Amino acid sequence: MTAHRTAAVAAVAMAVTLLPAIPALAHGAPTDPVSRVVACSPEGGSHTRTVACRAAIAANGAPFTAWDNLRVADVNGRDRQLIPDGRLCSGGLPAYRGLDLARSDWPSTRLAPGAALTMTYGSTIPHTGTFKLFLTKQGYDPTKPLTWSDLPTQPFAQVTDPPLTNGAYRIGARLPADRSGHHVLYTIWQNSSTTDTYYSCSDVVFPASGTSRGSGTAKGGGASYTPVPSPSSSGASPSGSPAAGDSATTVPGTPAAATAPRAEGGPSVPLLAGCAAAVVVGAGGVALAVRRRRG
Ligand SMILES: [Cu+2]
Repeated sequence: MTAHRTAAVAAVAMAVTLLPAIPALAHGAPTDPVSRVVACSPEGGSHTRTVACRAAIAANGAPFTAWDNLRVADVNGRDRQLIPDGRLCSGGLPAYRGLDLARSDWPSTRLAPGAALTMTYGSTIPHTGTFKLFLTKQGYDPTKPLTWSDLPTQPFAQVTDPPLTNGAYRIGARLPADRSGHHVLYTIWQNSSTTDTYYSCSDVVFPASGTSRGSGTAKGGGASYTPVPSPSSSGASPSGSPAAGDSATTVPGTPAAATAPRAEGGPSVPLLAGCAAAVVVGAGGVALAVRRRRG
């Protein structure tokens, strides 16, 4: 017991020492075509103030600060068994439930059917793994909850271990030629260097006649921005918003972050540990972290 306490105190002391050097615990999400979580995060620029994003944040009860942390452990390819219909965009995670709103005005990217696509998947901690890109079937209705049956069984692109350059993976693909209108580009990134699988929804629009491709906001407006009262639960949410786990600087007095640098920097502990530590921090702080360390 005393040994445990001593170890814990030492860990806390180390955390305080290392805090300024801790990078945000970050993993990834598509930035182009922009994913819902990125668009509606504090990094989302003008997207964040769109009607859709304001509704998503309100429904979520917390901002999407941890845009790169939408991941589920131990799925091992059983996406369709473990991620419930209607909750694909949140990965079934309550902390991201606002992303599951069924609406047609999410910030979206215009794409051309049959065109070459290079997805930019922002990431600051590299992981190995396989990206699978799915596009909703023709006939998808964005005003209905996204279900697995909206997606083809097979991805239209699958890339393993693409290089990480300038903070992003770049995933080359050829878009299906037979889509028009609103669709969801659903990206699954199953890590091989960790047990995590990441899920993302990027809203895309195929113009009926157009061939141009831009990355701006095709829908959603945002011209009439009305400030929304802050949910005020960021970082201090008792339900363990993952926002708390993303960045040490956003976590008020959280010695649990000690597990992060230790794991990341450990000689024989791979990145898996870094992500596991982030989960612990996000799930509620010190007590849980200490408990986890014992087990
Ligand atoms: Cu990660």
